[in-house]
Amino acid sequence: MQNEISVGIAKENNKTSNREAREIPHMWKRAVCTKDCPDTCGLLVHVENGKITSVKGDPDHPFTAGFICRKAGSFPEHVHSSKRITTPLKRIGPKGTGRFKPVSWNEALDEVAFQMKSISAEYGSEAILPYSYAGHMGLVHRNAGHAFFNRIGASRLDYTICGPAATAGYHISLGSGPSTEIQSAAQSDYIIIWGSNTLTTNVHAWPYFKAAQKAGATLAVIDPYRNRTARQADLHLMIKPGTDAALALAMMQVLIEQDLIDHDFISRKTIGFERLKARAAAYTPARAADMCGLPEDMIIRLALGYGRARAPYIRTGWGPARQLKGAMAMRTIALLPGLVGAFDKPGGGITRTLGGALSDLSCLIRPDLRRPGTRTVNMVELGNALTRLTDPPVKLLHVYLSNPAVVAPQSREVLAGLAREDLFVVVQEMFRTDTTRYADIVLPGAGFLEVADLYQAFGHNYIQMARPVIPPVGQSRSTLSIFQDLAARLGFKDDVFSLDETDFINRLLSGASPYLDGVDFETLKSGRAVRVDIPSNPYESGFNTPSGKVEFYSQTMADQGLDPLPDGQPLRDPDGEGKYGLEFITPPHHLFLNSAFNEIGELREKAGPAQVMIHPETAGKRGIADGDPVRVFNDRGECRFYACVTDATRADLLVAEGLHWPSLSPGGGANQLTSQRLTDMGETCAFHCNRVDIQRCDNES
Ligand SMILES: Nc1nc2c(c(=O)[nH]1)N[C@H]1C(S)=C(S)[C@@H](COP(=O)(O)OP(=O)(O)OC[C@H]3O[C@@H](n4cnc5c(=O)[nH]c(N)nc54)[C@H](O)[C@@H]3O)O[C@H]1N2
Ligand SMILES: Nc1nc2c(c(=O)[nH]1)N[C@H]1C(S)=C(S)[C@@H](COP(=O)(O)OP(=O)(O)OC[C@H]3O[C@@H](n4cnc5c(=O)[nH]c(N)nc54)[C@H](O)[C@@H]3O)O[C@H]1N2
Ligand SMILES: [Mo]
Repeated sequence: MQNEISVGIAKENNKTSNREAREIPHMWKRAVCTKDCPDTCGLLVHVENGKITSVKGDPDHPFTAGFICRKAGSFPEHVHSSKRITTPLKRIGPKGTGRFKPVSWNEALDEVAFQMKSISAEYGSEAILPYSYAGHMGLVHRNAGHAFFNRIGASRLDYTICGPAATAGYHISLGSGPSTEIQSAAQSDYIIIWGSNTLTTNVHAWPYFKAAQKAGATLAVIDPYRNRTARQADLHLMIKPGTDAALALAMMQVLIEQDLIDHDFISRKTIGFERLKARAAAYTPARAADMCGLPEDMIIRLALGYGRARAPYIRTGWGPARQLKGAMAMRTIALLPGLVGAFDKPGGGITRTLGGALSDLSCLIRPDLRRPGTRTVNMVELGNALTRLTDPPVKLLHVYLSNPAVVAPQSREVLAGLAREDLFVVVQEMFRTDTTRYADIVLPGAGFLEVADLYQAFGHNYIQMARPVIPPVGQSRSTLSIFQDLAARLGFKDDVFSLDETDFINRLLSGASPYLDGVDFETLKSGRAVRVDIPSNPYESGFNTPSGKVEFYSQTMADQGLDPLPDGQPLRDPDGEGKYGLEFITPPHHLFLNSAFNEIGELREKAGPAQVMIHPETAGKRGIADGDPVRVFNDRGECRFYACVTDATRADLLVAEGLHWPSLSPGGGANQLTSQRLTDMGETCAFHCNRVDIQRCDNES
């Protein structure tokens, strides 16, 4: 496969022939950013003497168009960092202290295989729990462990840490499948960015929104704090977290009362309008103003602007769904375009996720290898699983492509679980993270620029294939090869355990999908981005709901005993209600990607120590000044920050951007304060639903 894909690369190479004349092995290679971000950028990577020296955006990528974020600019350091783990490691000190000795691959894998066999024999194979997420977004390597853990009969992991609540809510209202392509928003005259910090988390969408704004469109942002994106808005609604459904219902009330709705669209393509109208009537702007902590006139202005627009468009992030009633929030927001007929207006619509053409992953996951009745563990509840689960207890945790000591909620439970002396912990990682500290065996993982893979994005409709830019650093190995070596040690003979990346890529491309016409290995081998056959406005052909229409009323929800109509009543953190007076959210940091990039010295330095934003009024009442060390606490734990006193947040809200590693940012990570409670649908983490309080504290104490 490598030679085939390198055709495009050889051309790039020719361009640099003046350097080659000096006999320095030197070239630009095409690659794909694999980080868990909607943009999945096309990259050009400069390699000199086998080392990556620079990374820039690929100008030929139709969506990411040649620019990259600060994080991607640090990839040379990321790959060649002195903090890279280059050999397998075995624990020599007490758990949690991170003391290891290097061992050979054979010794490390033999030990893991031995533990898997003996734990299965003694406790049953469900005592093994895999824990992985999105460190590497390539389809092959991200999914390379599933067949192995299915075959061994391990407990199954429910992948709920991020999107399922948002997805579930949308599906009820609009059905499954892709949403409005972001590029079309450049034609919109009214854009609502609803709970997405686009300039930080989806920056390649920004040029389209900005183009619309320059052409006269209004840009409204609905977000509890003035993030980078809100600073660019014409209208910013600093909504109280968890109250989005109430705001959307109030907008509906105004739209209906002012007759700004599309009667024709409603009669042809929606169901349940009369019942929705009755429900929305209760949400007057005055009532919503009170519930959402917003000025009434702002709610009316938003509704009128949206209702009168030629092409109303909404970009939702995941923020509103990281609430106990997050799915309901998303369901309700997703109904607005149906009311104004936005789906039939060029430039209008709503964007959730895109891509997804490669949806049949069965060749990798091999669901047929699962043992019927195997238990499932929700990844949000890792803390509970490690400390409370019995019959059997978890005795072996195998972590890959994730950093649960930092990213999973309710860290106190997670860390207590990881620290159990009777838990065998395997971690596949590139760096010494807060999770590897608890490992019995660390297996060095090759990074994305060191392996071949197939990539689809969740922020655009292009796919790309990439080959290794350099060989794996040190002794590191790809996720696929590690699981294949383990499978061999356990005596698994199924063909899935001997296929290579090319085999899997070919199988994925020939999987069932309505969107892959004309896309095959040949078209992808130059490494360039290829558009899949997803329509720019997929709603033109209808909605993938049971009725085929926008469902203001959902029989599916009624059948499950749930409220079939949108409901604006928020659900607050029940552990803190009446006890702790402030809300606390932990949205993404501009310079980190979840917990990744903490290892890059330059980015860490620029990010500075962990900060919490506090409103001047709230700070004043507690005697907190800008820059003061503070402790934020609730029943679940406590966490140290430096106060950033600013009116960019609400008086009832503290905001801590990003996931700092507690080991590098003393005081504990933000997930000390979050909860393992699950959302209303989708069983996702309500990361942004926390009650806390804050005190000034001594730096030392
Ligand atoms: N730089 C950077 N980029 C990233 C990431 C990162 O960590 N750093 N993470 C990546 C990942 S994994 C994902 S899933 C995406 C997430 O991308 P986003 O959807 O942008 O991130 P969220 O954490 O969901 O938060 C989005 C916004 O929702 C706001 N918010 C919180 N609660 C509420 C609420 O109740 N209502 C409303 N209206 N807004 C609310 C937050 O303040 C935040 O500004 O970004 C990806 N891109
Ligand atoms: N409080 C709070 N917590 C959150 C969130 C929040 O908004 N607030 N966001 C949540 C969200 S949206 C998500 S998606 C999750 C993300 O959770 P994770 O997917 O666990 O996020 P990362 O921090 O990116 O951790 C990925 C790890 O994989 C490693 N890695 C990357 N590439 C490779 C590779 O090729 N090989 C190997 N072996 N390892 C690799 C990285 O070094 C990194 O340590 O976090 C969630 N946690
Ligand atoms: Mo995520």
